[in-house]
Amino acid sequence: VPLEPDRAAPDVGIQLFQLPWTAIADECEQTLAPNGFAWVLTSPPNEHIVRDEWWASYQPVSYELESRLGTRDEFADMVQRCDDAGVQIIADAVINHMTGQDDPGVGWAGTPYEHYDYPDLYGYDDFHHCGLTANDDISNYDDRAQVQTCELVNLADLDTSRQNVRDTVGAYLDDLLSLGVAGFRIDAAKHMDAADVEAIIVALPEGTRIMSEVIRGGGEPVQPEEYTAFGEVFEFTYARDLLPALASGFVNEPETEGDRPLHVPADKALVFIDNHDTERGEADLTYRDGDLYVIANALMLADDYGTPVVYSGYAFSDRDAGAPADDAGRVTPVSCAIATDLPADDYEDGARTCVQTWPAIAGMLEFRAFAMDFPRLEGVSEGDAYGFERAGRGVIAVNVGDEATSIQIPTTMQDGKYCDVVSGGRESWTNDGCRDDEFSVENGVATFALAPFTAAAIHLGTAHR
Ligand code: ARE
Ligand code: CA
Repeated sequence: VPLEPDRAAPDVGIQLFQLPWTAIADECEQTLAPNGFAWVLTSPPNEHIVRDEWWASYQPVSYELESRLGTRDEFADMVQRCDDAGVQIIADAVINHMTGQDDPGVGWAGTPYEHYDYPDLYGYDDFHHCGLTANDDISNYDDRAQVQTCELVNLADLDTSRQNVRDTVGAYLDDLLSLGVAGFRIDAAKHMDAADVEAIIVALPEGTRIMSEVIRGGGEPVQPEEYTAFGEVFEFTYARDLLPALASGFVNEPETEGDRPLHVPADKALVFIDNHDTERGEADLTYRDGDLYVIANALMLADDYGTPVVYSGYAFSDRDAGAPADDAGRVTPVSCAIATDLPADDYEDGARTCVQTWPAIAGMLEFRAFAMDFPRLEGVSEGDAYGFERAGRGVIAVNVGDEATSIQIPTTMQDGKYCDVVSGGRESWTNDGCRDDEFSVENGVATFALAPFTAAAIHLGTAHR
């Protein structure tokens, strides 16, 4: 009888970037729930400007739930179906600003707008006009007043100190909650005074999950710690510590005693290898890096710091290119349920990366389900190989070099043979033995022989004799 994991679905989320609601509903049922994801971060659901670039989503015109990703009914249906499958929805909430278009226009759902004038929502006085820079745009992140009251790339900056603005934003979030969402990513939270965000959040029902995007900037006055009183924050330091090192052939051993420097406390941290901004910017590893990207994700999912957010988007060569869409601009729903042989060596522009179906990712979620309540022990390095144990529950090992190597990691797991969940995926054990690689623990030592650029992980649930 195989051992049961401690948690069926550990707290691991996935960002499904620019994926339509109907497709997310399918994913919840067919890939996310079966692979053990607990929640999905969606792209913004509000009415936006009409443009082909993906970032049209970040330029609100109204709070109608109509967008190139789907209708209000489709959104509601997605939340319901995902919920039924045991997967929660976190909506990306763009509440710092409205669109940055200077010219009047009409939004996706037909709502007319002008810069600083959005009928029935906001007028000129509801926006900051900071007067601190020549064009009112943020130019200096070392100046708190600029960061929070000037415009982020010309986006009309809401004056969130005003009660009517807070109420209007709150009504939008309440509307999404009424459809069953579990919480929100707060886009550009850094650009709102933490007290303003908190005032909006405290008016929401208790238990609403809040995930603030506050990109940690060295020496900047506005720091992520200011936003932890009312929720979690995306901790950008995590990938910054891990990825450049991996890309140049070694693994950084993190601080495991007490708090990690320049990291928010573990229970406030959302960690990720990349997101839709960093895969177009600072991330040293993305879907393009195949094996090393898998290794990075495996290390994150094996770690005991923070709540991991896996990222799944689409291939691109043009930074601005939107996801493939029909003639009317509606983004094409694509299913990852039949994807095989992933990660691929090469993706055509627009192809979904389907990271949620990669056997290594699914296998590491299973590892996490067994290991999550057990501490990470000190890492072991041997040449280009590195690994660590989650006390008594599982061991991960990686080889970030271009030659085969082997590493021995002391463990309190019982002697025996174990199947590898990185190569074998979930349920890597079958009656005939391991689906893929197998490693043994002998005399309290796990030995991993590893091909170049590979990860391997064993846990109690993959033990066999
Ligand atoms: C687009 C055009 C602009 C145009 C604007 C208005 O690119 O040229 O002026 O439209 O018409 C996304 C895209 C932007 C896009 C915007 C609106 O990335 O290109 O602008 O949507 O359509 C800062 C913020 C952080 C923000 C990043 C991008 O602090 O909050 O910039 N991230 C979120 C989202 C983005 C989104 C927005 C916010 C806007 O994740 O996808 O923008 O809603 C240092 C600082 C960081 C700073 C970073 C980059 O690291 O520490 O704080 O991040 O530099 O400047
Ligand atoms: Ca602002």
